Amino acid sequence: MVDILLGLQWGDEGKGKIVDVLAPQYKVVARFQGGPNAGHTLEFDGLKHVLHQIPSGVFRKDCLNVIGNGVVLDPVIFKKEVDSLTEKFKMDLTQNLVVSTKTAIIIPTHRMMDAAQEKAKGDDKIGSTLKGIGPTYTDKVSRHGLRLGDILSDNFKKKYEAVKGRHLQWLSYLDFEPEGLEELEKEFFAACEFLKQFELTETEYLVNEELENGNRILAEGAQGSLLDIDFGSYPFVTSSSTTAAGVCSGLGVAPGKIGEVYGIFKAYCTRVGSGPFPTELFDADGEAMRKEGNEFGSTTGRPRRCGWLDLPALKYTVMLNGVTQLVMMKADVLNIFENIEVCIGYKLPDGTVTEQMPYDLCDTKAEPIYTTLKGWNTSLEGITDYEALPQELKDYVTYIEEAVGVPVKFVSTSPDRTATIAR
Ligand code: 2SA
Ligand code: MG
Repeated sequence: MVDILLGLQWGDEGKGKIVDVLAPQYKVVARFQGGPNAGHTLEFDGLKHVLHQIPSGVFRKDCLNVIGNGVVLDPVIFKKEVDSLTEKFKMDLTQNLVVSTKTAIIIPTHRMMDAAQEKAKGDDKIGSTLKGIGPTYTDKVSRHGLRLGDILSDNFKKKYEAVKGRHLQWLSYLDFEPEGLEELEKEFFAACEFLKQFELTETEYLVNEELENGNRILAEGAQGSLLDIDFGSYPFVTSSSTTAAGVCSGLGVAPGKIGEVYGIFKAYCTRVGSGPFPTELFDADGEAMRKEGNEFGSTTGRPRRCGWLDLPALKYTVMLNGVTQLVMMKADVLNIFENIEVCIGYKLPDGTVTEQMPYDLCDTKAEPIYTTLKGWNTSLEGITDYEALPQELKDYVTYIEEAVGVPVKFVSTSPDRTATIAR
């Protein structure tokens, strides 16, 4: 079976850490969507590592890591990531990392288009990570894009020039000067050469062969379900299918092969970039969450917006993904609060109350309705047994479980690999 691990909020739920904890059970860890916009932070042995495009299984020996066809890959960032892992950990990633030939490639002008588009939008900008994600997926869907397999073709340069030519026309239309393009291209082609030492293959066959042989696969989601192109707070979303459905198209596995779906959520909410966020806090509580939780983008360093847990949003993403097990992250960040607020519904401008996500949270102001729970207001340090956790925290977990209808199987109480308490 393919088990799935994904984020149920706006990303940064701590997926990297949980994949790393679960990885020993799996022969294969695979990425199925997104690209270098992702930042999966892992901490162990007192060190911190951020992965962007490389699956989080790389830190476990004997784990095969797959970058699937649903991903958009930036060769230059890929090379930098590989080089830094090789140097820091003496890893030989050519032995345990395979990339799909059908993965879409990000070229330098895609990043420029991302920047030009955001600039043109002015105050309405998406708050993109500027990694070229949107323009690359756009090219894929409009059937203009380059795929990784193309780098192996004699025609690659020609195909590249055709795509770049279109981009330059478009950039000139937006009055965007493609500065330093020549240098960037040199780096890009060198990185494409570098990629050739890896196994580039039709990973859908590989993944299905592994399944035939009875091996377990973990699909690692990036961003979060509320950033999904279809179900997220459009247009303030990313350009991929971040929900469970994306696993089938992003790896080439049939729906019947999907097993457990681990849904990761933070004990509160964060969002980076623009877009609606009903429970966002603009006060000292929000500031305290950002400080306690070190809530800064792991790819861009941007401060993340913080707020209380939003149950209607969580129920929505549990439903969309068919979550079978929940994982609650960063419970320790709430240690400082005497009381904890939880959003249980929204009041709409016409006075009606709903527990469903409104069609358009941008135009429709949804005012959160809160219930207050007693906080535990004490440190969780050193606790390794669920029963030993403060009663108020256990009550919070039970409250969420009952509201959402899915069991919480893990509670994380600090960034370290070891601080993940199983129930
Ligand atoms: P994009 O770059 O086109 O995908 O941006 C579109 C929106 O999606 C948001 N987005 C993210 N939100 C949270 N975490 C992400 N990854 C990084 C991290 C982000 C960072 O792990 O911290 O470092 O800033 C991620 N990637 C995309 C983005 O903010 C836009 O709202
Ligand atoms: Mg992240």
